[in-house]
Amino acid sequence: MIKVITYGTYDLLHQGHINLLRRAKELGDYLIVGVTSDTFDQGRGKLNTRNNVLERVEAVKATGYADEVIIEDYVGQKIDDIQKYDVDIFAIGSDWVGKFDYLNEYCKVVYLPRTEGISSTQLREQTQDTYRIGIIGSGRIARRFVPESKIVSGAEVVSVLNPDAAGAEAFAREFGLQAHTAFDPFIEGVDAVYIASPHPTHYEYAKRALEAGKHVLCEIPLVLSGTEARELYDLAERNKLVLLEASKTAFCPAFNHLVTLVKSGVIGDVVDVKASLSKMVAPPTRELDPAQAGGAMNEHAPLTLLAIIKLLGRDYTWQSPTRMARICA
Ligand code: C2G
Repeated sequence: MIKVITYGTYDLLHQGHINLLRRAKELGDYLIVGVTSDTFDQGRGKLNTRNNVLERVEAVKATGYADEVIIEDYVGQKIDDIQKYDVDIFAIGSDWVGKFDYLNEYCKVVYLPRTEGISSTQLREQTQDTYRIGIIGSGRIARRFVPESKIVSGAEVVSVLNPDAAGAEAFAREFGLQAHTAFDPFIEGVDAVYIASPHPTHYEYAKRALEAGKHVLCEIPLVLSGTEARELYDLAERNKLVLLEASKTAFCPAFNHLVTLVKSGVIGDVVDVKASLSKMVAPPTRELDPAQAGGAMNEHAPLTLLAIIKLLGRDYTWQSPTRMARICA
């Protein structure tokens, strides 16, 4: 018996998927279809799938081509599945040509012709507009955002704001964006902003964006005081907008898995969390300049505090390392 395996999201199942499943089934006697879990898809940038994993599994089953449906939940699972199910052929659409050649070590890899002119992305776009994102600031961190945004569905970076015209224009030219030096025309053309400007400017930009009815993703530190933070979160809530500090760790699957493991009690009661973060920088640099709100508290504390608060809650007490050592002893 020849066993074939194929994988996909199968969101808004369409004729392209059906053709692919039919062709995959024709390659052998038994077809296993791996449907991606919602979290696996989020991890690879597919943020706006319309059907949840159960609906997508049902849609695949309804085609009648799958002999078995499994869930794909982690990177590297394909190798495990091929061995576990003793698979002879791995099949996938031709949009992936070359990407799965590494599986040749485990079974035969076949790229099947992709059906032109139809895709889940196209179907989603017919019913929902893409979020237009504007970047505020065009420095080191902003540069990383544009290439990464390209692998995220449902969002497109369209413009950049920097009061320094030369900076804005150079950045816009490099990434194919619209350059702005004034806030009002910039904010009019976007649905959300990513703030990556110098720390002391975060509060003002975030406030103006929220007042203009736009969602805000802001680099660490969101603002420089608790009063400012509370004011902005209230404003966002009143206007039903997202206000999010760009703390990548909070969304890192490994970190969240660690938190759920600890909460489940597998290692017992957690009484102490030590979190530290270091960064090597050479002066002169913004990170070391108090006038630009540099310093470890503003640069790193939100990340280390995240680990502490997620694990111990907000009612933690601070103990000096020496006292803690005595308590633990
Ligand atoms: N497909 C196709 N024709 C289309 C659209 C999709 O042949 N017009 C194929 C894809 O090439 C893929 C399958 O249908 O083989 C599922 O496509 P998606 O739902 O877009 O899933 P994809 O992101 O390709 O998942 O582990 C996940 C897989 O690596 C790929």
